[in-house]
Formats: sequence, structure tokens, C-alpha cells
Amino acid sequence: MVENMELLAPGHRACPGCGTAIATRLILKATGKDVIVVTSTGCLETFTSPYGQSAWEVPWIHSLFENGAAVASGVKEALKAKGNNHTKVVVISGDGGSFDIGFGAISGMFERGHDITYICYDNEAYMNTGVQRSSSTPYAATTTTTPAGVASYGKLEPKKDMPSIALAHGIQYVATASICYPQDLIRKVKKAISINGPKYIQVHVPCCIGWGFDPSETIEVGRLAVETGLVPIYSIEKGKPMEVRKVSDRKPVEAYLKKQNRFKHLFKGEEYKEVVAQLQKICDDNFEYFGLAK
Ligand SMILES: Cc1ncc(C[n+]2csc(CCOP(=O)(O)OP(=O)(O)O)c2C)c(N)n1
Ligand SMILES: [Mg+2]
Repeated sequence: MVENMELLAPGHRACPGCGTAIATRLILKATGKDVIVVTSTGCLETFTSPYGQSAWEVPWIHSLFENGAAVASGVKEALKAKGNNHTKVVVISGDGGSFDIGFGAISGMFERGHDITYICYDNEAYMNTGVQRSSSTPYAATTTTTPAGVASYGKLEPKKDMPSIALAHGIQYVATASICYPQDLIRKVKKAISINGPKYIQVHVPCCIGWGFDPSETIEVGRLAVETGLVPIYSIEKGKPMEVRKVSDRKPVEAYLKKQNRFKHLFKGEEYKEVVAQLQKICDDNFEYFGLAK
């Protein structure tokens, strides 16, 4: 069975507790071996391919930070030219490479209708280069380029809604997932690769270094993101009703925020009560919009 395969070799250089390594291991269980993976510059590329070594048990290519979707399009065209219509092309790239610098290349790939599954591992900042903010970084999180201090309380802008932007291209399948629900993630990747055309999956991956929590708590932190409603888990297949992962044990947003150093400035006094209330409002709105309550 494909799920028993381990196609990300052990011994790679990810940090202990790395959510991205867990996501990649699960994604490859869903793709099996008949795949070519493209990864743009970022933590995943770095920790799986130190010079002269590779943790990839499948064909893999490293693109520039900005052009994962364009390189994948070229790979797809090359396969077509060779008469290969079975090998799947899958991009696994960070939020910086997807939401920000690679955004135009993704939009072009969606618009051209290439048969590619684009998976963004979303650790909500540029982790590989030292935790700079991306357009995926949540509101009020401190990063090295949005430092909380006397002049600011972290990132002032909300997280970009990439799944909605992907959907606006009219593509067949868009999904969010979390490493904390492995069967759901594997099922969604299998579904995506079974559909012809461009697909987008966004996987929430906690990062203990960038978010500031103990490596033993990766799964707990990731679950709290979902249970508070801050990260809704859903999928949309064209022509079908939205599928939503319901939350049975709803938690207040503080339960998630207080676990992480990137939000700890919000709890130093009463000053940022209103900011926490705004984050709670994002969760409340998600509960209502996606119908998250069980
Ligand atoms: C054109 C260009 N600008 C900047 C960089 C430096 N750089 C390498 S990886 C990276 C951030 C990657 O962020 P993300 O895609 O979120 O992946 P993560 O590191 O979080 O895994 C940056 C800024 C680069 N390689 N190329
Ligand atoms: Mg990132």
C-alpha cells in the first residue's frame, strides 16, 4: 500500500519538531513514486539537500525561490513531449515562495491549466532566512521584519487569503489541510492528483523556531490553530458543496496564542486586549463563514 512507503529518507537536516518535514513525509505517502516534485528555495529544499546528499526517494528538482510553478510547468511539458501521461507533477513550496515572490508564476500556471498539484507548506514566514514576515504571517505576530516593541505590536496586516485567490482562477480543486490530521491530508493529496488540471493545497505546518514553542508541541500547537478557528480546514471541488472539517472542542484564540513566543507581547499587560479581540473576531468570522461548529 502506498501509505506504507517512506519516500522522505531519515537523516535529513530538519529541526526537531519540524512541521514541514511531517507534511512532506505525508504528501509523498499520497503521491507514491510515480511523481516529480519541484521545491522552491526555502527550508524544505535546504534541509533535504545539503551539498552532495538528498533525502528524496522520488525524482526531485530545486527551483529558484520565485519560479516553482514555472519550473513545474516546464517539467509537465517535457513529460508530455516524451509521451508520458502518467507521472504526476507536484510542487511543494513555502508560503514565501507561494504567497509572495512566486505568486505570478502560480497564477500563470493556473491560468494555463497545467496538470500540476501545487502544495504550499505554510509555516507563515520566511523561516529559512531568519523569520521574516510573509503575506501569510498572521496579524499581530512578531517577526524579524515586523518586530513587536515600543513602536509596534507585530505584523499590522492580516494573512492573505490564498485559497480564495486560487479559486478565483476557476481551478477544479482547492483545499486546506494540517499535519495534525494526517489521514485528511493524505486523502486530499490523493484527490488532487487524481483530478486533471491545476490544483492548490495549503498545509498548515507549525515551526517551533519561528513561532517559539517547544519541539515536542508541534502537533498540539497545530491542533489549537484549527480548534480555535484561526485556520479553517476545508476543500472545494468545482461543482460540489464545500467540505468542512468541523470543530467539536472549540477553544478561545488565547489558547493558541499563549503557546507561542511570536504572540507573547500581546499578553504583557492590558495594552493589547483589543488586538487579541480582533484575532478572536477572525476566528468567530471563520466559524460563521465556514460553518465550523459541530
Ligand atoms: C530572489 C531571491 N530572493 C531572496 C532569496 C533568499 N531566500 C531564500 S529562501 C527565502 C525564504 C523562503 O520562505 P518560504 O518560501 O516561506 O520557505 P521557508 O523558508 O519558510 O521554508 C528567502 C527570502 C532568494 N533565494 N532568492
Ligand atoms: Mg515559510
